[in-house]
Formats: sequence, C-alpha cells, structure tokens
Amino acid sequence: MNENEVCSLLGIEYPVIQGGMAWIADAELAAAVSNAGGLGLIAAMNSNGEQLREQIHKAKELTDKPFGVNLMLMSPYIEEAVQVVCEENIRVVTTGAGNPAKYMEKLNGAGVKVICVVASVALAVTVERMGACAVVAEGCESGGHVGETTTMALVPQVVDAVNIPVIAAGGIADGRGMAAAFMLGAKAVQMGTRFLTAKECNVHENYKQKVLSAKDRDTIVTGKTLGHPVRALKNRMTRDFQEKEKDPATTPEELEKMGAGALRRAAIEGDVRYGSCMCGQIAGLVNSEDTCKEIIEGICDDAKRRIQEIYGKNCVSI
Ligand code: TUI
Repeated sequence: MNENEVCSLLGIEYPVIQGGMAWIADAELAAAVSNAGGLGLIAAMNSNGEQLREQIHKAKELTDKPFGVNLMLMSPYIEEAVQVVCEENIRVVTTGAGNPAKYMEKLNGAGVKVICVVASVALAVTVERMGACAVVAEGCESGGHVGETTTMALVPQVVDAVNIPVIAAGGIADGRGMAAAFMLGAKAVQMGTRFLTAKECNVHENYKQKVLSAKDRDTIVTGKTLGHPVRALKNRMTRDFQEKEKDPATTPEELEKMGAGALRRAAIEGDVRYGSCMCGQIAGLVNSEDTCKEIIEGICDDAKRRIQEIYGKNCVSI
C-alpha cells in the first residue's frame, strides 16, 4: 500500500481501475485485476440479480482482495443489481451512462463507496454533492457509451471543480498515458481497452484479435441521433448503422433494434462483422496479450520512470 489517495481509499496497491465492460468484465477478469493489485470490477449491465450474485460469489472465491461492481444505469436490471450489491457486502461500485441520484442514498447507507463515471463537469459536481467518494472523468476517446469532451480537456476541468479524487479514463493504455493523467491532476486511471486483451479476459477470441490488430483510426462513434453515442471498432455493423442513421426514413425504433444485442453478438458469439466491438481509440497501441499483473505493474513502473526522468528520483511513488 502507498500514500496514493485512491489506493488508500480503496485498499488497493496500484492506482489502476478496470473499466466495467458489459458482457466482458466477469468474475475472472475482476479477480485477476484485483489479485494484481488494481481494482477489478464485475459488470452488472448484462446480468439479472441472481446472475450477478453468482459472479460475485465466484470472484470472492478467486480473490481476497477488494473488488467492485459496475452499475450501468441504463441496464434493465439496475434495481436488482443495486439490491444484490448491498446484500453481498460489496464495498465499492462504479456507475456509468447516467445520473445515479436515485441509488446514492441506498448504496451509501449500506456502506458501499460510490465512484461515478462522468463525462461532464456538471455531473461531477452533482455526484460529489450526493456523496460520491471519487469520480472517473471519462473522455470521449473511450470505448462504449461516450460523452463529447476529450480526456485532455475534461480531466483538468473536473479536477478544478471537485474536492474528491479524480480518476482519468479514455485513451490511456500505457505508462505515458498514466503519467499524462497524473499531470492533469488525476490520482488514478481507469482502463478498459487495455484489459480487453488481457490473458484473463474471456471476451471472444475474434474480438480480442480485432482489438490487437486495430490501428489509430479504426474506431467510430454511432448512435448520436439516439442520444446514446457508442464508440466501437469499424465493421459491417457500424457501416450499416451509419447509413441508416443518415437516412431520414429510418425510425429510432429501427436503429434501437439494430443496436440491441450487438455487443453480446461480438463479445460472446464472436461475430465481429455484425456485432458491436466496443473499444477505445487507444486500441492501436494495444498490441500484445498480457496478464493483468504484467499490464498493471508494467504501466505503473513505466509511468514512475517517466515522471522521475523529468522530476528526479523520490518525487513520486505509484
Ligand atoms: O457507461 C460507460 N460506457 C459504456 S456503458 C456500455 S453498455 C451499452 N450497451 C449497449 C448499448 C449502449 C451501451 C458500454 N459502454 N461509460 C461511462 C460513461 N458515462 N460515459 C459517459 C457517461 C455519461 C454520459 C452522460 C454519464 C452521464 C451522462 O449524463 C447523465 C445526466 O443525466 O447528466
């Protein structure tokens, strides 16, 4: 344990938090990240209450380190997920894709620390007032559901607006990204894309390979017209979606239907042509399959070395 504010808040060794990737972040990935000294998270998005409980029990068998649950606020199972988190004595959750106001009191009342993923200063300020213990400021370089502001612009503005620790996310996958996040005032990083290709990540092999071979301009944001823009790797599905989105004859219902189940199709079934391979812009930098331990230790060591190169030894402990 070191003096990093997020590490002491969460009882973890390294200031690295895993993204709560729906259909991907299961008990095995969460436990591997936590065992490596970061904070692993189980994605509740795709599980009903009982399925989530099962994953939590599994993670408890695989690690005795702290791990959390990601609550995706648009999930049809959100009420059940909150209930199960409280019953299972989960110590920390992250929330995303909405305003968690409805659930803050219940979670905090049950002793659950709430870290809200935000894409704007306004929501960061709101959730701090409601009792969030930290925020993840997630720039639009991220994969999946995205806001409109880049990490470079969002993080320092959120840092200036709140008194709780800020965790940077979006476009971070190596030590350079982590060092840059610290310079912007973040106290930790959250990474999704980097963990997609972790050895312990159970995403379908086709999806993993597509991330590994992706280049800088291979992602695209679709779904803006529906009000929930999503970043994914370009493929047949995103091209069809784009065409439909441009066509004034397309109804929102048709678009919703195209998107429904698309992430599952890619992540579980391995259909990387007609499924949605949600992924961040940093995929071009992610070229190897490593264990969570190699990823976390590698990134923290590299960030520390780079900061020390500039500011001298003993200036930082990560
Ligand atoms: O939530 C995410 N990323 C996600 S969720 C997801 S699951 C999904 N599956 C199928 C279709 C669409 C999504 C995949 N990726 N990141 C956290 C995040 N939250 N990014 C942006 C936001 C956000 C945006 C607007 C949070 C709040 C918000 O406004 C809420 C308000 O009321 O102000």
